[in-house]
Amino acid sequence: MFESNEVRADTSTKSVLDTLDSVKELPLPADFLWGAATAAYQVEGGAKQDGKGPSIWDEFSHREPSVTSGEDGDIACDHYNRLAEDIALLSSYGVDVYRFSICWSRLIPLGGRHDPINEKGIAFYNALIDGLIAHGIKPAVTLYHWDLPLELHKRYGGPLNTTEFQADFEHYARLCFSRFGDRVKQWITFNEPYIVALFGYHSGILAPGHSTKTGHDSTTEPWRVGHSLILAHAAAVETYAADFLPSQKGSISIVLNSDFYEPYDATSESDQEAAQRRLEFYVGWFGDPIYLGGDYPESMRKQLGSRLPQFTEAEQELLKNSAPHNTFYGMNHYTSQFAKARSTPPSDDDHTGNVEESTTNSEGVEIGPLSGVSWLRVTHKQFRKLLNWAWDRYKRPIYITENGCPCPGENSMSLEQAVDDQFRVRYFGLYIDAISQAINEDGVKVAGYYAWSLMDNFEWAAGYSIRFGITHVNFTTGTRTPKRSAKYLKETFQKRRTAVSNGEAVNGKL
Ligand code: PNW
Repeated sequence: MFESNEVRADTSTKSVLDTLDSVKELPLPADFLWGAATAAYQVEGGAKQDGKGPSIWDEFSHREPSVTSGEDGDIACDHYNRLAEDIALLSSYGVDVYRFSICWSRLIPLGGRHDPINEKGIAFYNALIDGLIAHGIKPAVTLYHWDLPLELHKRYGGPLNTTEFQADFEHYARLCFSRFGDRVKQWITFNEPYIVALFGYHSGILAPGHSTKTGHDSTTEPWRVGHSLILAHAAAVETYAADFLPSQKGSISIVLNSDFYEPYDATSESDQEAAQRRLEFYVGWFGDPIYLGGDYPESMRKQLGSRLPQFTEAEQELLKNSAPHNTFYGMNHYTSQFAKARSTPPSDDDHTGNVEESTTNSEGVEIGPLSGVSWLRVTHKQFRKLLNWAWDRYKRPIYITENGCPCPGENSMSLEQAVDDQFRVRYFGLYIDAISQAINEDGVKVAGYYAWSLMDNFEWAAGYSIRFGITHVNFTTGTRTPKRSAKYLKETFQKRRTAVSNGEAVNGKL
């Protein structure tokens, strides 16, 4: 994941499409929200503009020799300087919502609670928020999409120091609520704490690149980082609930990503347990303490023992008090896998629940057709199962805060071919059908869907070669060209939502 693992098209688009199911265009509730998403470091550029401080990504993407693709986000989509154009683009797509993230070190260049505030950074996000609202688009704001202020990493190791990190994040969150909360009604504290902890502090594929290879202890660091993110989240939620919710009346939560896991051998009890355990190590790690106001899953305590931090009594109180204020479940979802129970005891380095992951099952059947990146297969049926799993466990209305894919061979195509993204159209269509089924047939509450991504952008360690956009970006000229999928999303939501309000198949539980 996130490495340069592009899948090139070895067959024609038509024959690839033939391997995918067909879309039924199933109905959605009339008030279902749709939108598009981005993250600051992936689109903004303006790395040194107007007083922005460096983040760990500015440092990580510039290491010599390169530890990523050799590319960086210095300019990216130059969104920082193309604000009006990008707001107009969103408006032309007819989105209800735009999900973006705030770059912490643009607002507080050094990051800490005693450090100066950069009013120019505040002005940029004010212009974005006001521009969206002027076009009738609701802002959904992520406070942390992986770009920790570099200074906080240097000062105390960022989330490796729970007390300091929690206090600095709470201060930064308070600043955002007080400056933007009159207009922002959906807040997300952290994007994908799982990825932050494991890719930043275990495999080292993402910033700050800690792993055993770089001399760090990956048997303990991810669990400490996860612990800090949970508590920093809870502190921000408590602050919002106490000081802002009464007047601003918005909602706040976190975004958890996950694959769904099917048992490798459907008839094997140990593989069935392995699939469930894998989900607990993925989602329950954060979801249980945050939404249930409790502790980590029992399966994690059992395997990790004292390497999994304990919540003190005061911290348990904080989690319990903040749990009811986590008003929705933010889900990023792309793909699924099979889970096979390992027969040997787990290594100290294991973070899977002692599960072997696979894209084929015991009968050699693949979980789904491959997209344009090696880790992502089209698995819409498993998406429906994950929606049910999250709803059954946490009982919070779900927003799909990210979903999307690159088309096979997309980066090697001409502009004309790339914008005719029929593979992505099919993927979206099938995944939105799965949402409809979860709502109408299973009684799951799903309230919104934000496509990843508004535009092709900096795909972290994979650089610019993996394209997830519904808008094509020419990274030399900055030119944006809408893809077929942007038109499809606009039309399909118009059609599907009308279907419900006309009284056809109305069974939405929202
Ligand atoms: C997300 N997986 O990460 C990120 O939030 C985005 O910034 C990123 O560009 C996008 O996905 C596409 O990669 C992922 O488990 C997290 O398969 C997890 C997975 C995939 C992507």
